[in-house]
Amino acid sequence: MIIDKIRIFSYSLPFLTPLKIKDRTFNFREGYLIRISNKNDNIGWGEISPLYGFSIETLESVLSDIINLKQKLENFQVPQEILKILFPYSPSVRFGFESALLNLMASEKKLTLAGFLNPTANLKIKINALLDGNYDDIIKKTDYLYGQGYETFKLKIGKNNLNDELKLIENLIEIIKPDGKLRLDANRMLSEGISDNFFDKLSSLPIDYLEEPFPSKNKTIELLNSYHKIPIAFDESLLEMQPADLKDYSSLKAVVLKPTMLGYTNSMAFATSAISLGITPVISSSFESPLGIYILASMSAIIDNQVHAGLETINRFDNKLFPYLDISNGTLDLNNYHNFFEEIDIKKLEEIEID
Ligand code: OSB
Ligand code: MG
Repeated sequence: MIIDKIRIFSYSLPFLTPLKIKDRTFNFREGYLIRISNKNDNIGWGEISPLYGFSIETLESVLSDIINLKQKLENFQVPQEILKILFPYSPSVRFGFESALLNLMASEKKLTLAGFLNPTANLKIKINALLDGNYDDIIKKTDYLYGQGYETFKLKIGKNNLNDELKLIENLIEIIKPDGKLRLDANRMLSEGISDNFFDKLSSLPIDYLEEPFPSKNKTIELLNSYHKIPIAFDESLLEMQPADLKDYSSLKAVVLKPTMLGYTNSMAFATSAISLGITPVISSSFESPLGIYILASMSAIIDNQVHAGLETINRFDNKLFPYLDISNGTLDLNNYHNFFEEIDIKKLEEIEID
């Protein structure tokens, strides 16, 4: 297949409530979308939205890469050498181009992404709710969402007094027991001198896993191998690793895969490596737009291990730009969105004209 045109768009999607990341507060999520077409007018979309505080690349730095790849790839025959060409680019750029090209190939066959790459995939994706706010907000939200059908919850920890956090964790487990699951994510914020007492208490609680407790990967590995036997997941640590390296950490419970941080192909290689070691791969968002979330949900379907994905961030937007993706009952059913990409209204997006 020969690539005909690559069009580049930018978007700016308002958050319902501002998103705080590290030292900054965001009222909008901004990123780029690419639309690759062939001569038969089949179309493949991808999203390139580096996330401040997590991605190394920036919105500014990726635009010149996108323009550069547009010029390289127009009139180019795929899939020849495509992964080799994309290899030197940053993860978000690779994710955007890799998924746009796969979407293009799927559309050529009149299939969805998941249908193209895994014809037997279960398209009903379970989603973990993401909990934030103050103590009472979190309790209320969990109560409400559990009633709505969410089964898995993810709580960010390491921000407040640890005893208060333990109390909250215990309360949440009470609300969602016996069927619900609680995931914890410290985003590397726990201090390395934290007392054994905290982990003794935590290890007595039935948590699904704890993501990234400490600033350093080595300290996390110490905890992984300690007597506490707390189920641990890598997220940020994967950025310093290759998929084959997972064999040294086979006692991990899960790996949280963020394709915007890792690339599409590389995320799938991590998933394959994880499964072979008995580690659970969990697809998770980096606050992409609904277009990116559709692709991430498709990846979760393609992996097809019925693991609940971290895609609830889609509910954080006041979305008037993209087709609506409903996950309000704890499930995103891709069967309802076979025409997701056809429903994108490009008049609502800002095209970046080159030349
Ligand atoms: O730490 O897992 C994280 C989103 C952006 C950046 C980092 C993280 C997240 C999420 C996504 O938590 C939502 C989820 O995984 O449920
Ligand atoms: Mg995380």
